[in-house]
Amino acid sequence: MRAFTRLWDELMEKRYGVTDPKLRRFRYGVQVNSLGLTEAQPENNVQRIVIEMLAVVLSKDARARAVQLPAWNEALGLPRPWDQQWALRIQQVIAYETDLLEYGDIFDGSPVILAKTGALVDGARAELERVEQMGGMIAAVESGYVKRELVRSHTERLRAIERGDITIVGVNRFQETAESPLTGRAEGAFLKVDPVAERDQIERLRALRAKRNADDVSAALRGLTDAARSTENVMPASIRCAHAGVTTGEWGDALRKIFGEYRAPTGIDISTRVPGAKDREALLVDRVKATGRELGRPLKMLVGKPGLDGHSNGAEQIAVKARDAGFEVVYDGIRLTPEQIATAALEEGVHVVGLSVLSGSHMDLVREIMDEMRARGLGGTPVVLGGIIPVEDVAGLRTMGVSAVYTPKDADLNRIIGEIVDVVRASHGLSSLGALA
Ligand code: B12
Repeated sequence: MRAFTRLWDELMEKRYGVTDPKLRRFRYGVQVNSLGLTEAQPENNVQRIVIEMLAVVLSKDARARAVQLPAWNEALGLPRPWDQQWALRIQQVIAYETDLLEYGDIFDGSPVILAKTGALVDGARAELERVEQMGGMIAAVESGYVKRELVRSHTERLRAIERGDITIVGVNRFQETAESPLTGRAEGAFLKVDPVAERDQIERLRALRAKRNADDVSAALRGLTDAARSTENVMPASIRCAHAGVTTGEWGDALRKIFGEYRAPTGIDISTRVPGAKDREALLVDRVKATGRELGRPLKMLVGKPGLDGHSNGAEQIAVKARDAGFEVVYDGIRLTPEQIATAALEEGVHVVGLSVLSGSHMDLVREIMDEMRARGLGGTPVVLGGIIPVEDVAGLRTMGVSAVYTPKDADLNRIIGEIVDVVRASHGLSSLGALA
């Protein structure tokens, strides 16, 4: 954050000519890195949260205006009030039981911090230049560069964890654990969303639709469509829609009909495979190839992200790993409907469908996808699922026909892909190749 505010200050002054240093201050809040919080031994997340928070608490020059802390059970599901209270108390202990907020910047004058900050600023500057050479950020996004680099950086981190170059306590080292009193409870250690909430919302929507004036709604939607077709500002027409009781879904559909739907680059066209390397991945490549030969064509997997959640990291990492292992991979990005996924599975003739759901709506989505697949004669195509899936839902998913379920604690992607090869083999009556050494 020190590097970030330094860079911001420099850009404001040099590029935008803001001379008053006070006006160049960037005001921002910080949430610590939730991506690093683990499902395995989740109590360790508290240490991780505190350490990351200290970075901005100790560094006054970083000028964080607010900190927001996730809870110990971040990778398990939504936090309950008690979990949120614990996260809040962490801040309060730091603020009121320590004197850390009473000093200026205690990193000031440290040559180590200065060098680290300098290196980060230089790296960021080089990246900014690269983006500018591409024609700016919009061009860099549209060309797929930005997404590809995000995926690549995440892939490199996961490979380093897999190789053991990065230690994650409880995940790739020190996995042994006594039984946890926090997670051992039958009702689960996170917030369960009451299904009544969904029914209530649907009811409210029905009531709204019943009481609004249908003529006003169609006139407002026509106004929106006309504005969108012309160069007119769509805001007044949108406000008219809101007053008439047009729902966000109807509003979005109207705009989609005119502008179409943006499918962002997926960024999975990268590889970290080292040709010729004699590692576990090489073993996996052999298994994928051999199974493809036995089945008469290369193994093909559809990675599908149904529903509305935008958590794409898991799907991307599975897609990259599967491709590095020799699978042909079909992945079209986030927010597909069950129907689109089943249709793609049919058209692409895949051996297996891999779904990724982190929204909590896995039961409904899987049920719908299974129905859609059966309706297309794909009842025999195996389905595996990954994401934030509470352990108590696994049996139900198995009953629906899901062959395997993976969650964040399954950090060994080679093992996951190896098991998927076995799932494909089993669906064709071939024997298992066993655990990957
Ligand atoms: C990063 C993250 C985000 C990023 C997502 C960026 C991106 N492009 O993916 C951002 C900041 C955008 C985000 C936003 C939100 N998030 Co979020 N997010 C996370 C976080 C911290 C990590 C997820 C992740 O990327 N993990 C890394 C990948 C590699 O792991 P993974 O997906 O779990 O995949 C592994 C396995 O699950 C499995 N797997 C996954 N998919 C598949 C598919 C196949 C085929 C296979 C075989 C295996 C497999 O293999 C992987 C290997 O380990 C989690 C908490 C956590 N630590 O898990 C919350 C979390 C998922 N988010 C959550 C929420 C609530 C949200 C928001 C709704 C918050 C809000 N109120 O706005 C928004 C929703 C945004 C949206 N439009 O959908 C909740 C979901 C709760 C639930 N399901 O009940 C979580 C659990 C946090 C929490 N405890 O509240 N989030």
